[in-house]
Amino acid sequence: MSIYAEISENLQKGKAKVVKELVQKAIDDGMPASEVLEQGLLDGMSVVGEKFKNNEVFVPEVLIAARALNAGVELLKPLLVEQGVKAKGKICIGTVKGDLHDIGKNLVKMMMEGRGLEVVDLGTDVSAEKYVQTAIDEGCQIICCSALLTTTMPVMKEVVEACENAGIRDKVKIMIGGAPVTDAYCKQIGADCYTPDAASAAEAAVAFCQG
Ligand code: B1M
Repeated sequence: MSIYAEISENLQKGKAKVVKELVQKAIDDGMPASEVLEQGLLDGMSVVGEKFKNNEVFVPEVLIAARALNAGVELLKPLLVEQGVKAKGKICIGTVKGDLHDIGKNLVKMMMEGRGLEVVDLGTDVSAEKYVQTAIDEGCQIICCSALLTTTMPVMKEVVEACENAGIRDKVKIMIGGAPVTDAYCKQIGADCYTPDAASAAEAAVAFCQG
């Protein structure tokens, strides 16, 4: 089995220590950092993401795999910067104002990072103004809003309006999600994209950044 396959398999099992050792071995053997990332770590994370989407693995497994991914990425980061490997795009993400649920938001963030996107995490209780200011300051192509409460969903509409008022609506895509959110709600408030789970959110974000 190739070292990339070994990294991928151990990441899927959430074995952070083994993943770290294998990534270090690959670096020491002179493997290109971008290949270790793409064919080892991201390959493993995309398998986990697909299984999560199909209800074959659940939140704890995803969190443990993500920890293994982070352990490997930490070792590769300096080399990737040296090699000039760029993230495929930059997004900001947060749970909307009044809402403290962050487990789903964190999963979306991890999946997006796993697909090579640079993610600015605004945390929870994020106002419309904060999303917009961050998108302007950080040059984000996408604003991602998560909401778990029916009472906080309207903040997503405020984000759309705040982007319009700031004159950046044609420059940023607005993605929304969270258990009570629907595609119909997305269309109703004029956001760009609703996805039901973290893996499809990452897929959609990559597509936006490439398109
Ligand atoms: Co809360 N809570 N909670 N809670 N809580 C819910 C959401 C609730 C449905 C429970 C219930 O009554 N059945 C209910 C909301 C009812 C409603 O609005 N209709 C509720 C309530 C009422 C409350 C409080 C008001 C309770 C109270 O204090 N009286 C309070 C509110 C606090 C606040 O936010 N201001 C509260 C508090 C909490 C805890 C702090 C205890 C805890 C949160 C811990 C934390 O997040 N750090 C909590 C939890 C854990 C839940 C439940 C049990 C689980 C939520 C969760 O993490 N699911 C939840 C009941 C339930 O959903 N069964 C509930 C797992 C997570 C992976 O799923 O976040 O949906 P989810 O994310 C998914 C997708 O939705 C999607 O990807 C993820 C993975 O595939 N996704 C996106 C998420 N964001 C996305 C963004 C995207 C795309 C996809 O694009 C940008």
